Amino acid sequence: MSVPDGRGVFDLPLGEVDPELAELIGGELRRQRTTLDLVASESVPPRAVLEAQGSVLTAKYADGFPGHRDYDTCEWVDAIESLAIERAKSLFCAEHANVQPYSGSNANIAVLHALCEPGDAVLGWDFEHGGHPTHYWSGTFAGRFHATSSYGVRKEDRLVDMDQVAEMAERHRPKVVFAGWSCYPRWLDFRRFREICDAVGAYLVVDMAHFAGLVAAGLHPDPVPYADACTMTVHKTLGGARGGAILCRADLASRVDAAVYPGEQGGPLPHVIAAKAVTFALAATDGFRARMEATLAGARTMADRLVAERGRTGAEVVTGGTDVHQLLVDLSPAGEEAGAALSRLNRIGISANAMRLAYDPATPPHGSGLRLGANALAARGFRSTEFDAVGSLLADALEDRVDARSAELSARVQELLAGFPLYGYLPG
Ligand code: DSN
Repeated sequence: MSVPDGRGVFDLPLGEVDPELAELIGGELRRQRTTLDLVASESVPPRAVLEAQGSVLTAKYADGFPGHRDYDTCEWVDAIESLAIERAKSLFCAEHANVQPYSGSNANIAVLHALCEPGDAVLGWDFEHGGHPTHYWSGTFAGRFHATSSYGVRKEDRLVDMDQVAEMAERHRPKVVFAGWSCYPRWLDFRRFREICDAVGAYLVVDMAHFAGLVAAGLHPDPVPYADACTMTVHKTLGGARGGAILCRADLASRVDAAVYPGEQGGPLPHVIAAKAVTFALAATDGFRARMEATLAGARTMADRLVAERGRTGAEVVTGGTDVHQLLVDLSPAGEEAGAALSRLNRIGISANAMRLAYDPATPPHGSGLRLGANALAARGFRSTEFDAVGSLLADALEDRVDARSAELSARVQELLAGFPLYGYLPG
């Protein structure tokens, strides 16, 4: 490949500077356009978010915070970051917001850094039970630097066991208790988490990465009044910029800010912060609320369809349904491993996640769980009629163990997607 050089290169489009890379990005665009995306952590970032994230702000160094930078000439990025902070605070009625975390995991690291000393006890939610590794697991900073333990869901109803949380908090006396999940279909009792934390003098951190968009839309219990800090990602149900954010009480603001920078990260990413500002503005609109309503209705519709089709698929919807944007399907009653089922779904153009479930009978690393989310399709325009059709497709695909109907199912996937073009303004 011949790469152009010289001054002119700065004004050339990607396709001319690096056609090889442009072709790869084009491949991903084609994949997104032709895939029924049920990955619960993905969405469709709007054009305005992509423009901000790909803007000239990429060039700017701005270590520090608005008004207190290690670089001069930060007047524009100061205004942009202040806008993002104010929008985040207003959206979630929070006393303080930090919009610099590069990801949700970075936000969790920073909050632990702010609230704990190395060696302090931390109580998190086991990830095979739906939690996130950065809350406690030894393979992450949380488990390496803290005395961690984890709670989970009850075997009989797969709901989080609040009595176990209380008992473990009493036994381990954690400095921080994490609430929040990556893979769980029901609401949490934040008041009870608060009471448990108060009883042992622990900070409550709610990781709302998955449900932040639902909270912003007023369609999910609000953790902000109960938590000392909330961490989130801005790209899951919020559906926007790639990255994380932290909300906290005003009296923790300087500790949280210092833990993010210089504690755990380098300079902020002003282009991503600008895209977060757009995301927060969009999330305050009636249109966003309508999309979140469609997301919830879509997840419920798919769950209802799969419950109705259990007789022929053998697949069981965990807890019998969902209150949020995702549902979990247990394939163990069907005698199928989730990875195999997911490969079949992938072959007909459906993406989702295969994972281990709590009390999973499959031998590790295999699992019996499929996680299915409605965000991306609701963002694309799917409503209940289409989600019911997706539920039927899923049931047919789960039943079709030998790929006998794969050509017909692939055609149905493309037929559904054809009515909802993606990024129509982009060529290719
Ligand atoms: N990777 C995210 C998810 O898929 O839920 C969690 O970090």
